[in-house]
Amino acid sequence: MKKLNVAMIGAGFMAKAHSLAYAGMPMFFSPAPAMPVRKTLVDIDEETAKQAAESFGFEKYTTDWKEAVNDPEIDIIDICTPNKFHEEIAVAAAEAGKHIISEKPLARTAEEAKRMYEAVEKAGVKHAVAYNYRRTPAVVLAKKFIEDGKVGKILNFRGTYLQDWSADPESPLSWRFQKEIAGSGALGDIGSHVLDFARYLVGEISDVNAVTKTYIKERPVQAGGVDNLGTVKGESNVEKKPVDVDDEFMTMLKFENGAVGSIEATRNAWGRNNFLTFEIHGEKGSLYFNYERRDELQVCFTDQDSERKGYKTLYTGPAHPYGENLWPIPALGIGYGETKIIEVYEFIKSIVEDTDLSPNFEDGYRIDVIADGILKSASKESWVSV
Ligand code: SOE
Repeated sequence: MKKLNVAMIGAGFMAKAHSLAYAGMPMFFSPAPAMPVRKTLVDIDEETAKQAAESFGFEKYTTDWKEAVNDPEIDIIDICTPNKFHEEIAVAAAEAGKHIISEKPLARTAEEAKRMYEAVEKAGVKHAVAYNYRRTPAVVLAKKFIEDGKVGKILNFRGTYLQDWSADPESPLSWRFQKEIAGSGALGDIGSHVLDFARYLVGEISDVNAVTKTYIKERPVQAGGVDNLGTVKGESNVEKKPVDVDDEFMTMLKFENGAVGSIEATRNAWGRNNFLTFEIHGEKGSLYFNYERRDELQVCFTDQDSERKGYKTLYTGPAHPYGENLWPIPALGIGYGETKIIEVYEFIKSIVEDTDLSPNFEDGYRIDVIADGILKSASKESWVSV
């Protein structure tokens, strides 16, 4: 069986999720399109790289990402670094002829994302951006219902992504709160996932009108190198530094196909864990998805025989998208890991079959254009075309 050697750039929890995906993909998709080999793990800190290579199952490690990018043995570069480093690594990897999967958002700005997209297109390598939630079987089922006309002409889209891991003012100043490293706050970190849902399920966005808020203006400087997603009592020292990104954004949307919508996202919503949702209303029906109940898709189709139209809950299983590859009993539970496994399967399949896949760097670039437009709209307090 063909093998593809992977170099993982980064050692945080995204690198863990991607590593699990490479290990698990051949167990769920058998025969696998190719066997991913966890070859090299890269982190700037040698001890972190060593430990991550051992626990994530990589054959070797290095502190120099250029060594991995220029290694002729490596076929795939997997970018799991803070957003600031995506462009430099991806452009170098493309020039070295490597296939690339990058964590989202593709870059800090549309300008950076455009250069990444141009580099992979010029190099003719395969490229993917890790908007994994669209791989959830219930989301793919929603897409199928839309394509089959069950919802009819889509009228509107409402999306949310609410978390609370940074609602505590003592939650440390992770790189996700620093514009120079992240580009934006909740917008790029989690709002971009909802923008991916909107484009995937409804279509291209044409205009935005947004508001942004920064609730916590400074946070304790984070101790240690690994990103703490939330308050780690006693570890954050007393020094505080300013937050220069959004804690929340809300935007109205206009779609090219005439639909309208709204998205809101924040990481300061006490009581919400990973509350990623969408609700779509069409002329013939509606769909509702909540990632926290990700085995379920709520549907309401006007052709249903019932006196009172209401949502019916479908539980995804063997009869649904990816069902024959996942667990044999409905609602055994699709996890975050399974969405990453499906993501890696589609990426490796596109390499082996030389087919294009979505979401790729063009999608990542479009989402970054829309995100830049949201920030511009919030500062102008007016509609902005994107
Ligand atoms: C933090 O908000 C985060 O880890 C995001 O960066 C991920 O994209 C999301 O899947 C989970 O939450």
